[in-house]
Amino acid sequence: MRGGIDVQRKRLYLILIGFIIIVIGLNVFWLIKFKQSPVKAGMMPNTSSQITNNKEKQRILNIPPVLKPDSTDANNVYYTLRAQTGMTQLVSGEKTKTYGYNGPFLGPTIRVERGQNIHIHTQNRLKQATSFHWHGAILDDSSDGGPHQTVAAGQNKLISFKVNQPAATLWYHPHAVGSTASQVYNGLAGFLLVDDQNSRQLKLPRNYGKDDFPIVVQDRSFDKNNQLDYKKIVSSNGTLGNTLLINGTQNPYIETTTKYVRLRLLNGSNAREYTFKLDDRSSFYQISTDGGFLKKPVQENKITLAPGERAEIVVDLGHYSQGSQVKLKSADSNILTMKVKNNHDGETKLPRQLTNLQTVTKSGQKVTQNIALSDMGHMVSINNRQFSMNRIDLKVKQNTTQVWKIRNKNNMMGEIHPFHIHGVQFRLLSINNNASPSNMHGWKDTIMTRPGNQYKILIKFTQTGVFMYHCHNLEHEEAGMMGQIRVVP
Ligand SMILES: [Cu+2]
Repeated sequence: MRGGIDVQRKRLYLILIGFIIIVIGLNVFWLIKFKQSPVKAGMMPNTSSQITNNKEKQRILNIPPVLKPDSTDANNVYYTLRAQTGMTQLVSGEKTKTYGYNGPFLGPTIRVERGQNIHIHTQNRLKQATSFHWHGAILDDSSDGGPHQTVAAGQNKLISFKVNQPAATLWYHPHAVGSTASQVYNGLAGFLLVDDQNSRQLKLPRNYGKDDFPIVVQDRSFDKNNQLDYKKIVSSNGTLGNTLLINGTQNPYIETTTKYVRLRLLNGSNAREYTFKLDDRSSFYQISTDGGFLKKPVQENKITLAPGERAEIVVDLGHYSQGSQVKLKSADSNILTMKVKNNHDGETKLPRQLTNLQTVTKSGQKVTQNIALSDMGHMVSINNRQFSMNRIDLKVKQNTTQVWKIRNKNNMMGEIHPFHIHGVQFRLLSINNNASPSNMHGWKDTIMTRPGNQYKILIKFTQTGVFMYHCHNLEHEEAGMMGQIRVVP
């Protein structure tokens, strides 16, 4: 009996020692290859390392202006969007060299209506190539702004598309191979809001900048001269900053005058995820996912968003006293302070139904495509392959129903991979074969996959051409965690 235990114990020790050797080996390999330690950044970078803003003095929230059309005729709307460099006061002291659209940092909010034909004169005034990608927009590949549609330094390009999807909070950012992560980090990102008949008649807060706020959350690090030095801070498993910027503002506040306040949350960070909650743990209502309204408002007291994901929430300030400060937080960090000046204007009741979204069920759906996400040994891949511009990885027929099983393969020390597909909105069928929570029942274009879990999604590609699917941890994307799908008529 005793001998049996010893043998078992010996075996366990051997397995343990073997495992330790493998881990050390991989780290040494990484150190030699990239001259940086993966351990330094943390094995689970998207959740570790502290950020806090609370000691900063409160500043009024910067609200990106709504982009004015150059002209309109009939159903056509013309805009100009210029990628440029600039100087921005992001932290106290010296200004920071930044990138922006039509200004020094971030971009204006582009507000379009379903049915409109949008024409955007894009201009690249950077010293490097960029592209203009419309994240979450359903459009054909020539307008998508992916890696095949770059605009060279100093060049212009006209992008046209018809808005043909329900009201939603989408966004835009660059997508050129090798520079997506650094250009986003330097400030290239903006909101693209879609309105439709339904969103215009729903009794929801919709006065932009008054009771309806775009909120992009980003973490950045500044060097001693207040500069963003992407090359210095980049970490191959996801770049994290130690300073939080909300629409480019540190520790921001808004003054509220209505009972309900709508926050359009966008995680625009390169790699960090956030779990948003109110500091008194009160609940709020989630009304949308990435691609549009949920069927009904879902009451919850926290929401987690991975890079690329959006959610609109409505906070009921009716039960706070005037003069109180209600804080939206992520962990211990302030995201937004709502100073209640008045709380009985605006809508008095939220709609019970938001849209007539069809219910999808997990039963009877056959998997048509397996997607395996892996970061084993710091080598990120999709289905064991790394991105190549010259290779089409998948092919599907337009308008056919697809079920993808997306598996985050790594159990131990794995990372979160926000999986994003271009040119399409999909629905989540199940997580580990269980029904998904009701706040995830809406349209999605990015799904956070956690280590060891599998996600089934239902997709119908309605547009033809070559589209990207990739991890929205931008450093993973740059390291090759991306593939191409051709949709054929
Ligand atoms: Cu990833």
